[in-house]
Amino acid sequence: MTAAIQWWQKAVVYQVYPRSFQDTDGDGIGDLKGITQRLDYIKKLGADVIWLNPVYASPDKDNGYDISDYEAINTKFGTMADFDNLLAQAHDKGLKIMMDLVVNHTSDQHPWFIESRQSKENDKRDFYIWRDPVAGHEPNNWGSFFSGPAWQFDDATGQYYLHLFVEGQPDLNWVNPEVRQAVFDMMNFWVDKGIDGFRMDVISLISKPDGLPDGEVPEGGDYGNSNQAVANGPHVHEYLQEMRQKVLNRADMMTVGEASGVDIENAVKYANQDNSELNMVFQFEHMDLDNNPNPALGKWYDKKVSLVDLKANLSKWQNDLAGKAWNSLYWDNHDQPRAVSRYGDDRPEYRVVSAKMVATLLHFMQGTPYIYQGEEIGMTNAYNLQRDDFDDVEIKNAFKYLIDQDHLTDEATMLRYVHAKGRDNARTPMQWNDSTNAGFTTGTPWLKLNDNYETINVAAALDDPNSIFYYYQKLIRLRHDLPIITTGVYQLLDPTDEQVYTYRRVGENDTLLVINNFTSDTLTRDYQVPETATLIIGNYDDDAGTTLRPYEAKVYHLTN
Ligand code: TEU
Repeated sequence: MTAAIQWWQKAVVYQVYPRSFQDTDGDGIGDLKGITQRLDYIKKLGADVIWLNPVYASPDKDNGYDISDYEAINTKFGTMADFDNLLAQAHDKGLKIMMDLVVNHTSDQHPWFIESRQSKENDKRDFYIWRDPVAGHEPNNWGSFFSGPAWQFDDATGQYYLHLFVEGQPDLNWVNPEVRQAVFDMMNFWVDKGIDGFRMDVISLISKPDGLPDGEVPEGGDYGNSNQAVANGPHVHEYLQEMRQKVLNRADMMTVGEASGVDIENAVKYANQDNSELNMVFQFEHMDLDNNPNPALGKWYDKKVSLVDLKANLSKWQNDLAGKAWNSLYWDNHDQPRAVSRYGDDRPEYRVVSAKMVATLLHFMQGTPYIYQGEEIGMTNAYNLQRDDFDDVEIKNAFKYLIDQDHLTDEATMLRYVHAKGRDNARTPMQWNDSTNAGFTTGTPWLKLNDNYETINVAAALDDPNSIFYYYQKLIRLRHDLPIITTGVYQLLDPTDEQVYTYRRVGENDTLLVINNFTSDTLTRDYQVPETATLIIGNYDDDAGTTLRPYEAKVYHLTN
């Protein structure tokens, strides 16, 4: 890599889902004061940046991703004074705050949309995407990400509006320069407050293709694939360059674009090291490798990813962005199941060791790692939640669409898929201790807790020197201390090995060798580790040489 190293290239991000982190007022919903109270915990872990999921005023049709006022705090979470206090205290402790920016769509309760839907002549009409019916139907075949059509008919004016997500999330019309200016002004409000970055929600979808052509209908599906049709649209790079100039260049910001449907070619533009657009993107390809083979069922499935496929994909991103653009590294977030359940093994005898292995695999790659709250204590999927317990609109719609409309007749199978992939697996309250409601709230939690909180919780992790928490702490410390983790050249060693994932990071003077047994079997592999190599981290107490124990992970540091 030739460009000078930027602070965000060495940083580790901790993602906080405010609704589920820490409640302080007993309403069962996490709040900003709760996050402020827990800053020392995040500091102890060693993370540099906190990404906050949306905390803005919202009717919560999609848990805050439907914003009705970008410059106000959701009263469930507190006040603007609470926010200012959180930001100040975080800065005092040397922590940075990255805000979620949701500008592909607003809430249907945003004043812009309330006006827009009033009449075709309204000043704000063109802030959204309105179209006449075509032969009495939707203007095109696009499906919503959350089931059903992406168009909603509005009686008042006899037109449809576009919503790639739920009806309460109308898409903004980025072609309109007034929309762009209004978004940039709002962003500057937050930049002026001193925030340190933006995580940009589905930013790859803001530029719709000219003429809004139909999407390809997956076999057995009812709607066209709007993600494919819309992602990386004709003007997206232009809009982001404009944003960079009018907003992002005003401060030393960290930016990550959530880029559904992004490929390497576009990622190199979004996250180019020439600083023209964003710092990095969240790509989704590795999240889709364990999708259902029946495309009509999309992500709903419960089979584990093949290690060979996973290696091929992660290695492609490591190799193809190297020296050109910057990777983000993540296994999970508020939209994905728990990392240890999906990639490791959450059975009691393997949970700790496999969570550490999964972490090792990711944290020695090139890019900026993201840790989702609870990942650092090995929180698992929430198998105790039943159909009536779910809150997530994606899960609820999927049940309705797939079961009630007979695309999948067996409810037990769907429940299994939700237990493997549903978003609520990640959204159950943070498990702080073994007391009532895991110390999350004194009230009734907005979403049922995972019933394993009496054994899996922060207090227990902090008491145990061998805990997953301290392992993550060490991973973060190593990244801060060893430049090769940031700069080394990635080399995959074993593309066809179905059980072990081994790679090197090669620098001018030193090399890292990262070995991960992805199975519960004891295996033998000889990577010809020289005697001079130092074992810098591992998830067993000792080194068994060429024997790899269940889910063993170990990393050697060698001088060249
Ligand atoms: O997610 C965008 C996105 O691509 C999701 O639809 C994702 O594919 C899905 O959640 C996986 O199950 C972002 C936010 O992260 C998500 O929470 C929001 O619901 C969505 O945008 C709409 O704003």
